[in-house]
Amino acid sequence: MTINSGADHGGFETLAIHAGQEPDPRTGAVVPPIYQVSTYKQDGVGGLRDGYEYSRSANPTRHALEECLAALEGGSRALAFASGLAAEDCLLRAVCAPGDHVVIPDDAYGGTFRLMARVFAEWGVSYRPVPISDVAAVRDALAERPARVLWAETPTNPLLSVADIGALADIAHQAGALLVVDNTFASPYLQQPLALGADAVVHSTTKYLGGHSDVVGGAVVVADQALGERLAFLQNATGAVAGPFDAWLTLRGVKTLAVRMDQHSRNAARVADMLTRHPAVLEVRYPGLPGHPGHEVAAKQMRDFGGMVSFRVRGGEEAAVAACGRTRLFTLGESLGGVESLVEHPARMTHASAAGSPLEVPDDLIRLSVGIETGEDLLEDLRQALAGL
Ligand code: P1T
Repeated sequence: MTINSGADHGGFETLAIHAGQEPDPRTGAVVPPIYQVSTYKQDGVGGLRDGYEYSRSANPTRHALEECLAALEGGSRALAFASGLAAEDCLLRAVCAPGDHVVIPDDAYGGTFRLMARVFAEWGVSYRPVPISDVAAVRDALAERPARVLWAETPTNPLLSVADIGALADIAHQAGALLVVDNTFASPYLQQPLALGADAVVHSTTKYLGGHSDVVGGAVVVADQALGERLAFLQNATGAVAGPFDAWLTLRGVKTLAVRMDQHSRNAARVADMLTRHPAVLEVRYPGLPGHPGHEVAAKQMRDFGGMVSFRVRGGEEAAVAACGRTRLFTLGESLGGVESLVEHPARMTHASAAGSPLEVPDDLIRLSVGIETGEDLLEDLRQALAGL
């Protein structure tokens, strides 16, 4: 396909704005149009224009997003899906068969855990939760039982633990496993797992890549072309593609990813610093804090520390729930990565599906998706929500 080839080199910000996004060849439109179309006229049977046949197989707007994401993650191929979980599902199907084994983080996103525990396990793919910030524990797990996939998430949702991607790539490859990194929390602006040795990157593009809480989507990016082909086959065969308008919204969000991530990181650092000194707070989890156990690794592999902050309150679950209900600027809701700040209670909300499992999260934990509003306003809102707890 030649349409929308755009810039294929340049700095991150240049690629975010131009990769896959050449001005429209017919009209000169500077933004890829929304090709809201299911099928394409053929010039005689099999005479496809630029390879476009049917929009489940390929669509120019989705293709523009896929080209851009491949450039941003430094991969050979990206595929865009209807959600992050659809992307994860397609990747696992592409690389696993019944009888295979997968090592997952013991604090992964609850939906990823549910996909492994309630869907893939039933189809004969076993899994084991392991603390993946502990390289020795991962090495032991892989030695005990060979795995097809080592699944990493870093920083993790919602506990913000950090895994050493380069070290995990080495031990995965020595053990004959593929390393998959869920890069949703960092985004490719802050962290590029393929360059550190990972074989595949997955995203919930619903989050920072989309950036405006107005679209659900997912992506897989890979380095290896054969794996890219296999994924493209499965994406078409199973069909959970991103629609044209969703792809367009995501691509529009991606253009400003760098400036948003800088402001998310600045605001989150201020929030984390304030919380560490607040009397109602028991513990703050933010990789940018020097006391965070993964701080050194995060500083080595990330450009900055991102916009997610989790903290535990001294008053236990009831105090955590009460604080979540008292914020005025932080909106109580699931999801993350949008320009507006969100607050949530993982144990009862995003990670309720992990209750009673090794992935259960503390019930006194509050998760913040720190937005790009005025930093002082965010601090003031949290102070008033925590006052008297
Ligand atoms: O929601 P979806 O686009 O399907 O993406 C799933 C997903 C995958 N990986 C990570 C790290 C995620 O955080 C998510 C989605 N997370 C939330 C909805 C949440 O509020 O944590």
